[in-house]
Amino acid sequence: MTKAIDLTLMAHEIMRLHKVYIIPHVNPDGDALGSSFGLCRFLRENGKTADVVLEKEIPQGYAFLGNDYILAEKAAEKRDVIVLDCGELSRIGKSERIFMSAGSTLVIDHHETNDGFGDKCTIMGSLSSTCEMIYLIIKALGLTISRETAFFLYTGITSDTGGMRYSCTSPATLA
Ligand SMILES: [Mn+2]
Repeated sequence: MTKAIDLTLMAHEIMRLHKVYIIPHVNPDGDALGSSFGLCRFLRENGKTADVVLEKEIPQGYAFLGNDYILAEKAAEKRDVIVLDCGELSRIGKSERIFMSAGSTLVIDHHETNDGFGDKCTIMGSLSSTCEMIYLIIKALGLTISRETAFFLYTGITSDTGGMRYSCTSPATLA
């Protein structure tokens, strides 16, 4: 049974984990990749073991985000899983195997259509992007957002708002 929890509770759930695979949706866009790399970076800076897991090599257009990820077929450890920017389980593709054998599973997403999967989920359809959610999670914990983490999150927010032009952009997004 999935339990829906608010952003602050989710923030604390994340900090309870020690070894994590972070999984975005297949054919990842800027928000999926930016939120995954940003959260991964943040977790490592705070003493966690974390890796981003992609089904395939990173799309060409996002090569500037680097290649600090592992392919789904190589993710062999039993870890906890955080799924990002993914409206339904089938959208994690080959990573479903990792999800099914995970310790615990957390889902963070801003797609209103997300019906909630994972052990615990936080869905906020009113927010511009999953990156904005990760930003708020780190803020809720009162922890520092490093320059590197900010770079990834900003990339995703910019991508999901069309450079802050779409209607999902709020004053808070800009800030
Ligand atoms: Mn998104």
